[in-house]
Amino acid sequence: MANLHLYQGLLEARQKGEKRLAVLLDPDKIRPGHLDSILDIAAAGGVHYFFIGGSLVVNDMLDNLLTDIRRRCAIPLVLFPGNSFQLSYRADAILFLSLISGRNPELLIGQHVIAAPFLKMSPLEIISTGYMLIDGGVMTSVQYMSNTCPIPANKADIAVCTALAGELLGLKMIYLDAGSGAQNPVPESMIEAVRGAVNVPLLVGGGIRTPEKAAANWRAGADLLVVGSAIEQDPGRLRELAAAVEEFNGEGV
Ligand code: 1GP
Repeated sequence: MANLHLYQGLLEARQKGEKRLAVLLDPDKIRPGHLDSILDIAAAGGVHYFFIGGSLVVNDMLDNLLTDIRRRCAIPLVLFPGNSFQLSYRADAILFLSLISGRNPELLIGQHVIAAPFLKMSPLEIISTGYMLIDGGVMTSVQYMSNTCPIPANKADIAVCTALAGELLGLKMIYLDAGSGAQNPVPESMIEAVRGAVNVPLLVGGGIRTPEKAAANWRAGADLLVVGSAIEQDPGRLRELAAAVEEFNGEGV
């Protein structure tokens, strides 16, 4: 039987109005000293998931990173793969991503066909996710590597229709991503519009750097925020973000 543990947990959190925080670790970029600090801070609470992945992952550190984190903490490990080579049994779950904002068939079905036999046999919880790239003001790695055009940040109507189509196709989550290191994060007006249109959990990421921005995103309707670059650059920021999610949930907003 399929393992539905993490997704079920996310649905339950959503039902209770609780928010979630994921830290994105790119095996290519994470520095060992920074990883130690991130794991220490995360152990104190407020980090619900580690997302692991990147657009390239040119080294062979994926398995090592997963093993290392698993040995040191119990926070769930979720693969956020940039391509079908970034697979590992050492994680707990995988976002099975369809790039529904784009029109590149490889990222809508091609890579999925390649990954399917591996995933069918794997113990990973597989969470099918409609991934939507939103223009964040700079050309991101995802945009370049996927050869797709992001949804313009001022076109909330396109985002809404795309998310709706994803939900109707049976995708279990929608992820609005301005891309790693985005200059402009996904606008709250777009998050609100998409939140109002779909019922599945809503993930938001790309360019989130401060607890204030995170709180604004949660308030706009995001269920789970993904933060990578800001923490990679300064692991200390995780302390503020982790405190923000706990405070937000404590207040029961
Ligand atoms: C990228 O949403 C994630 O896919 C995280 O973005 O690295 O800008 O936080 P940042």
